[in-house]
Amino acid sequence: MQACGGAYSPETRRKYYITGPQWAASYEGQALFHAPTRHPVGFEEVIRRYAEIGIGYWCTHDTDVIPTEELGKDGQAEIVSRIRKSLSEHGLSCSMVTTETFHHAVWAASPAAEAPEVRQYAAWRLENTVRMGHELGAQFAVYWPGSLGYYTQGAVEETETLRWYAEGLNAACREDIAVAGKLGRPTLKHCLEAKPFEPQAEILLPTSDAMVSFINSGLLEHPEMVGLNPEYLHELMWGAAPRAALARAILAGKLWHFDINDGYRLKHDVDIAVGLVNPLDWLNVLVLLRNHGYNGPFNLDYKPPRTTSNHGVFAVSFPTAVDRFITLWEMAGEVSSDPVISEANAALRAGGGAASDPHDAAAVAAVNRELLTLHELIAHRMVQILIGQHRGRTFSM
Ligand code: XLS
Ligand code: MG
Ligand code: MG
Repeated sequence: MQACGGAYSPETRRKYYITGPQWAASYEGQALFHAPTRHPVGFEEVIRRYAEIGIGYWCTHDTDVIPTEELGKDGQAEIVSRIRKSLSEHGLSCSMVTTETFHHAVWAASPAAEAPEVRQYAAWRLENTVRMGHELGAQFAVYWPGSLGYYTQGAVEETETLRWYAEGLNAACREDIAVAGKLGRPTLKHCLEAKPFEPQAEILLPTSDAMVSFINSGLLEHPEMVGLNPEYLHELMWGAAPRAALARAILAGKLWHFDINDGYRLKHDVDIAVGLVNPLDWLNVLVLLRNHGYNGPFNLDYKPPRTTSNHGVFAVSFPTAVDRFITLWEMAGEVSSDPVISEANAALRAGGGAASDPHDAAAVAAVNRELLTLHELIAHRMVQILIGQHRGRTFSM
C-alpha cells in the first residue's frame, strides 16, 4: 500500500456517502465450488475497521448479525443494542438494512412461495427489518428478492407470484408508516435491487427496468415509497450499458441507492471491487450521476477476492476500493468542467447550422458531418483524464 503512494485520509473518505456492508467485509471466500479462505469477522470488528479506514456508514442483512432463530426475540434486542453501541463508539451511522430472503431453507420456493405460511413469515421478516432499521437510525431498506424465480418451468405462475411478492412489500411499507409515525422519524426509502441470474435459473424481476414496471404495476399500495437500488454489475451481467440503465432510473425518479462494484458481461455475479475491470465505464457512470445531482449512498457491495487474507480485507481491499471510487468521482467532476469536452458538447448541441433544404436528409446530414467527429474526440479526452495522460507527454525520449 505504501509503495502505491497517495491515499485519501480517513477524514476525506468520510466526506463521501460511501457505505460499507457487513456482509462484504465478513465474506469468508466460500461459494458453491469454494471452501472459505478467511476466518469469520463479527460486526464489532467490521465497524471498528470501517471507522479506521474512514467508511462512515454501515449496512447489514438481518441475518448477517442476528441468527435466524433469534429474530424478533430477546437475542435480537440484545444484538441491536450492541450494534448501536459499537456504531456510536466509532462515529458510524447505519445507512441501510435489508432482509435475507435467499439463503435459509425457508426461502427454497422464494419469499413469495405458494404456501401461505411462508409468505406470512416473509412479511413478518420484512416488518421486523423495518423495525430494526428505525432502531438503528437507517434511512434505507433494500430488497434483493433472491430466489424469486424458478429452476423448472410450469410450477410457478408468474402473475400470482408477483402479486404475492407485492404483498410482502406492502406489509413492510405499512409497518414503516406506523413505526415512523410513532417515533417521529421519516419513513424509510424502500429500494428494490434486481439481478438477472442467480440464485434461480429464471428470475421474475431480472433488471432495474423490470423493477420500475413492477413499482408502477398497481400492485403496490405505496409506490411513492419504493424506488431502486441498482447494482452496477447486475446490469452489466445481462449485457446492459449500466450508464443507460441508471439514466432510465433517473428519468423514472427512482435512483435512490446504488451498489458499486465491477465485473464482466454475461458472467456470474463476480462482485469485483469498483473500477478494477471497467474504469472508463465507471468514469462515465459517475459523470452522469454527478451531472444529475445523485446524492444517495454508494454502497461497496463487492466481495474481497478469496486470494485476499483477513488482514488484506481491511489493509488493502476496502481502502483501495474507497480510494478508486473517490478518484473516479473527482475525475468525473474534472470531465464535467473540462474546457475541451465542454466546448465539444456545446458545439454538438448547437448543431451544424441550417441545411439548404430542411426536408432533405442528405443536406441535414451534410451540415452535421464534421461536427460528429467530436464524439471520438470526447472519448479520447476522457481516456486522457482517466489515465492522467496529458498532451505532449513523453516517456524515455
Ligand atoms: C446479491 C446482492 C445482495 C444485495 C443485498 O447479489 O447484491 O448483496 O445487495 O441483499
Ligand atoms: Mg447488491
Ligand atoms: Mg452482485
